[in-house]
Amino acid sequence: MKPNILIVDDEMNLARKLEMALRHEYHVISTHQPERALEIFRNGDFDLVISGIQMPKLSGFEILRAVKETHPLIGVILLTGEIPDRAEPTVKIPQRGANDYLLKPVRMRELKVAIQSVLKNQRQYLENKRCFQELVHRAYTDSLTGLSNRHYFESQFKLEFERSERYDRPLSCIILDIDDFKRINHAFGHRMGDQVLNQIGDLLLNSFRSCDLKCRFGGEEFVLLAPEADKEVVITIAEKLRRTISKKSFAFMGTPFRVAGSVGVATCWRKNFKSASDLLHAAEAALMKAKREGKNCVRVYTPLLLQGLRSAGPTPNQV
Ligand code: GH3
Ligand code: MG
Ligand code: MG
Repeated sequence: MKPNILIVDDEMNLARKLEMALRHEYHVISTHQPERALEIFRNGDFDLVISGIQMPKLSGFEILRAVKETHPLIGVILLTGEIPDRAEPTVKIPQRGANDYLLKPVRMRELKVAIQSVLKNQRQYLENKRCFQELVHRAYTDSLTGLSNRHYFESQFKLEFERSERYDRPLSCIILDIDDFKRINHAFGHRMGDQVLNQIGDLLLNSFRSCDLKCRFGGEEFVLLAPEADKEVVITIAEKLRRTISKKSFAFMGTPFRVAGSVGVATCWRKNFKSASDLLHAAEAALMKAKREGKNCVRVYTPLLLQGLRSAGPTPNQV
């Protein structure tokens, strides 16, 4: 696709001449009425603006500022006729944010080189930005399920915990562990096991509030963080999660099967936990209780539960 260029110069002949010279390679719109330039710019989808500087009604610097204010990535090349002070163009024009400038009379070869270079830098910048965003996304995402990974979860968990303490708002943590997942791998193979995890990831992504943080914590274990959810609300969420999983139908080569999950929940409220990891530890303790009490059920943390676990032996966090 040809890039779009807007040319602004009050010298009608120059504006027209540049348009004619560039129109084979670019989509070009030119105007010799600087006061109309910004309106044309706003109504178009330009990649580059080429503008004179000293113009009546609106100067090139004003056009430059207006363009960069709203579209900092769009390149602007200024054309200047006079050099009042010889140091001016080299110092002031780049300082004001122009991507390049040329002296009049404009040499077409120079202008074309400048345009190519500005557009190339722009493309390079956008490509780098895209790569960076992709890397950030990968660093924070579990590739099998598309949920957040543990690394991202831990960073957000701390922030949410601090927020809940600062504003004295409830924060609930839900841990889901798929029951007897080894047996699913064993019966249907590891690839089918992966598909089950992937579909549970979809279920979490699609069935729960977008503000809840959903994460694959590792293996067949998932964690949800529900800001603003108190104990009653989180029990409803956890029960809905358990029920949805147990009702979901999977199939391996035409053979239908189901899976189940155990869920542990803990709610932080009125400073009942000292740290995010204490809250997570509590939800893990509740999960262990759910496993002990027959699986495919939801259990809620209570302080007594932790005491019971301490006397029963080390928790997963106390290796
Ligand atoms: P429990 O009901 O006590 O949770 O039993 P379980 O079999 O689900 O739990 P256990 O911790 O004994 O085993 C977890 C299994 O999950 C073992 C491991 O091979 C499997 N697993 C972990 N990560 C993956 C994965 O990415 N893909 C597949 N297919 N399996 C995985
Ligand atoms: Mg399991
Ligand atoms: Mg597990």
